Amino acid sequence: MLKNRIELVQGDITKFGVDAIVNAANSSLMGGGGVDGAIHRAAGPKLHEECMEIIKKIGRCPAGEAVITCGGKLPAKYVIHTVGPVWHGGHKNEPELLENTYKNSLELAKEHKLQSVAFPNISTGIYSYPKGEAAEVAVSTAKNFLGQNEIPEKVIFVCYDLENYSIYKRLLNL
Ligand code: AR6
Repeated sequence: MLKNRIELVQGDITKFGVDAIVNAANSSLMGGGGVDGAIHRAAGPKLHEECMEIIKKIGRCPAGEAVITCGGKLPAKYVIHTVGPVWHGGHKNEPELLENTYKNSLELAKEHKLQSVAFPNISTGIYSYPKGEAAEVAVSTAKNFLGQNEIPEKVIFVCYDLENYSIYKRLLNL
């Protein structure tokens, strides 16, 4: 059943021993603040090295796209780095770009046969996407993808702040 394939947790995503955690990165993939900084600090230099290799090949990672690296010293096996949209008021394709971050991350998980994927609340920190609207995009995109695909088996929404956690709780009827 679809419902058992989506979990909600409040916590620090760097602590999760899942197949992949998703990073809310920026186009340079060179680390930053928020969850990106926490992931790079916890994973160590191997993550940065792999990100540099990717950037050498592709130049930059545009908003909506996703790439995959090892998990370095994290308990997670892999990190999927995706770049959310900066919120400019909602008229610059932000919903579509945010949907693409979830879709492309899940596609990568499927390609690599990863069964469990944990997402932070992409774009809702430094990039200022309104939390309620971002959560609606995240939940509907995950539900659609899981409805059409058997892999990944499980999506875990990891909310760091209580406000996001409460929004997801209501949206997921938990
Ligand atoms: N575990 C889970 N979620 C977290 C953690 C954590 N350890 N730390 C923060 N969050 P943000 P963005 C939540 O700002 O808005 C970086 O500098 C946080 O509460 O990390 O996509 C990048 O390099 C919020 O709900 O990412 C980019 O430049 C969510 O993660 C830019 O920030 C996302 O907040 C990306 O901005």
